[in-house]
Amino acid sequence: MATPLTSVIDLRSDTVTLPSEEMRRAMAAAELGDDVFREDPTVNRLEARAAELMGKEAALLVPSGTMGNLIGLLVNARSGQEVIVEADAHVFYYEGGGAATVGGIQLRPLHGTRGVLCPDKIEAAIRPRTDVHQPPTAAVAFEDSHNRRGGAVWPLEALRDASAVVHEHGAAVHLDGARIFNAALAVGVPARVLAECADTVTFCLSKGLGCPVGSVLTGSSEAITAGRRWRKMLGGGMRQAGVLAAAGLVALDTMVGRLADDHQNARTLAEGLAGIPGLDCDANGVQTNIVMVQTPGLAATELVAACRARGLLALASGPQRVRLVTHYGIEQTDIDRVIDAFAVALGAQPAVAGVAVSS
Ligand code: TLP
Repeated sequence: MATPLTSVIDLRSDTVTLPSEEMRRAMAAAELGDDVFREDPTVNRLEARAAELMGKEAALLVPSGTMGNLIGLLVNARSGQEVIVEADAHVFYYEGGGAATVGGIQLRPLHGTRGVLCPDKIEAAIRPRTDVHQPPTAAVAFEDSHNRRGGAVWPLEALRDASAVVHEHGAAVHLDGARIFNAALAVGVPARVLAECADTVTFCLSKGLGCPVGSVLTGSSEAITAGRRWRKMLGGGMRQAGVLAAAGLVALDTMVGRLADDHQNARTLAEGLAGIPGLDCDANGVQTNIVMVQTPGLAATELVAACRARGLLALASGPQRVRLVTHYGIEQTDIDRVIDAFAVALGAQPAVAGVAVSS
């Protein structure tokens, strides 16, 4: 039997990150109040900071990215209207059909290229407002970085052009920026430059930024006022949420810069995996902290199980596709061990000396 890794390395998601010591201290010491009455000073500070970072008038702390996106769609579209999304978008794939269930909003998927929608395609899909048969297109949602497309980012010009065409047609842009700081880093601009292409932006504190819980929706004062009502209805009014916001403030101060390490680790990981026979991994395509590995001829679930037996947790994100996400708490030395775990799982020789393998 193969020797397990000495400790578990969890690359299933950057959502598994644990709060830093500084976050825990800030959470314990946070000044609190009832946020539904808007009396939690720490939440108010976080929302002001988030709005400023995204270049928006206002912000709303929500429990999850899913709720942030749902409210983002609800404030931009109403029942009977349509929102265009990329066919592999998180909001279309993994958010439980919330827009249809809660908002009566029809989502219309369009196929993109690595998550990027081209302006012509968007323009062709926008419904003519004069045709009473067709649901009006109220908004288009973009995702940057793009989860199911392996953390791919929108080139800045593509984002600007796509956004411009949506606005020309009187529709709104919602940006699922769950990992907007990863995207901004990859493109080499501050997050607000990406955010300025959208009317509403959701970003997550609970992923690469390492917070235990929380996402933020940002937008105009009007959108956020409407969003606050939706949040209450959805059960997202969290009372003394300053304990969470305190971690968020620390994250925005201390965790954004270090995302570069995650990107570097993802690239190193992809390069290592690309060299293992039986795996297909496009290392040059890795732009942020997500690595997608194709496993031709092998069920992803089987490979994931074999890795798990060696203490490496990965996610089967398709029948023959495994997803690995680098994050806070994962070091360069872990990456070497992950590559070896894959090599051993596939019956190849480990590349790094010192990793015990037995049969
Ligand atoms: N993504 C999770 C899973 O749901 C797949 C992950 O592990 O990556 N937008 C994007 C682009 C996301 O990747 C996610 C979470 C969300 C929204 C939703 O965030 P949460 O989990 O906070 O509701």
